[in-house]
Amino acid sequence: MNLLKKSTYICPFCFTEHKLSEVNFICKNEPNKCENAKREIVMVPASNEGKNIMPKDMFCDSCGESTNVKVCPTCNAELPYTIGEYKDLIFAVIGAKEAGKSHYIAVLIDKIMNEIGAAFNCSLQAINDATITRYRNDFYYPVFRSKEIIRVTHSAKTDATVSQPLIYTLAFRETSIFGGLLKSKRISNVVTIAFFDTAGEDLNEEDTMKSVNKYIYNSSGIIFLLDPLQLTNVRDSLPEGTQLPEQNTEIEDLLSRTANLIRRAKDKKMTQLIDIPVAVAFSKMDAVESLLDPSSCINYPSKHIGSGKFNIADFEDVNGSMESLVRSWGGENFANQLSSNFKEFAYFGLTALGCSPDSNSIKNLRPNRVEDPFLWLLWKHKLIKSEKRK
Ligand SMILES: Nc1nc2c(ncn2[C@@H]2O[C@H](COP(=O)(O)OP(=O)(O)OP(=O)(O)O)[C@@H](O)[C@H]2O)c(=O)[nH]1
Ligand SMILES: [Mg+2]
Ligand SMILES: [Zn+2]
Ligand SMILES: [Zn+2]
Repeated sequence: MNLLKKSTYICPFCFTEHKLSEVNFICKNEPNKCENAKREIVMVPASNEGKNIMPKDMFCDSCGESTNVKVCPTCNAELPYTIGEYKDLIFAVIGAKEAGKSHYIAVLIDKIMNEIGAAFNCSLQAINDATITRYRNDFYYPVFRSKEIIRVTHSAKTDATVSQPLIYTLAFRETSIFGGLLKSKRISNVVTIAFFDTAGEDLNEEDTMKSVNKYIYNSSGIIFLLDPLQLTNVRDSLPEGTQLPEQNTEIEDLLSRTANLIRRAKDKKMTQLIDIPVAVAFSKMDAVESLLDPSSCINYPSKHIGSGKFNIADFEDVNGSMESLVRSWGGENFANQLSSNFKEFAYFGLTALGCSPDSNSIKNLRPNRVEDPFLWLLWKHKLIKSEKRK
């Protein structure tokens, strides 16, 4: 039994929410054997008398063969074969230009596949070939194989592959009551997770945000990446000669545009808080190490993976330390805007690379705490358990 069963699904390509019964089909016959297959004609299945059930298949109205290839009625993209069966979670990774989104996604997905999976008894599986190829070519190979930085992400308006999210299913296996000694093979929960790597430039105006980034307001969690090197106070306190990126968007502008976009789309008043959890994560913490107390928890690996539980003490330590850092770094206004717009939020500090790339090459890949915001979102959605406080 799936406790998370829903009456709607969200298309992971255009992020439109549909009733389960609202699904179309395309013929899967050879194009030379069927007119519909040849012209990629979309077929609407017969109505199921007002019942909100997803049809499994239909007969092609040209060749008569049965097809189970479902497509979205809004954008016609081929839907994952598991669509409608599980809860859809869309995690939106947003941040200004050069905030570190692409490198973060590259390292996070690898971390989920290799360490989070084993620790939390779950497995991440790409839902289609497009996801496998795109993750491998655009994310994994540059960072882990050739050790080179990932190129700037192009705008979704000019490069259609950007608007294709990386889609995975995350399946949790039951843990036995005897503390996991007898690892059960039964699946207890499955979620569909879409990661969306936006181009920072698409987040510069509210209008583009509205058209290209529908996924933000239909998301189940937002990872808001911030580059600490964009904060004036941080730039001024770093040792002279430190290489700094160009200063671009003010961090609170992006936050307020995101909040406005969600409010408008969900018809929420200014007085109502938005209920999408927001993980505010400072990227590139390696670059500001000289500004941290050497004993700060941010310098240490997190404790979640070791115990296979979400460690609340560790989480609160980081959340508290990061919030006071943000305020002392001149982010007072940002912190206030965050709490006056969002119901649930927390601060994180991480590094995807663990080093500053030296003329495009990644010399010493040492990620730290990349899993924290993701695990916090899974915990918020009750997909993983927490460690009891001692
Ligand atoms: N020191 C340090 N630098 C990083 C880290 N991650 C990314 N960078 C640097 O920041 C630059 C931008 O990172 P990206 O991941 O491409 O940023 P983005 O948010 O995807 O940028 P757009 O695609 O332009 O929106 C990289 O080219 C690196 O030079 C990190 O963990 N540590
Ligand atoms: Mg990018
Ligand atoms: Zn769609
Ligand atoms: Zn056909």
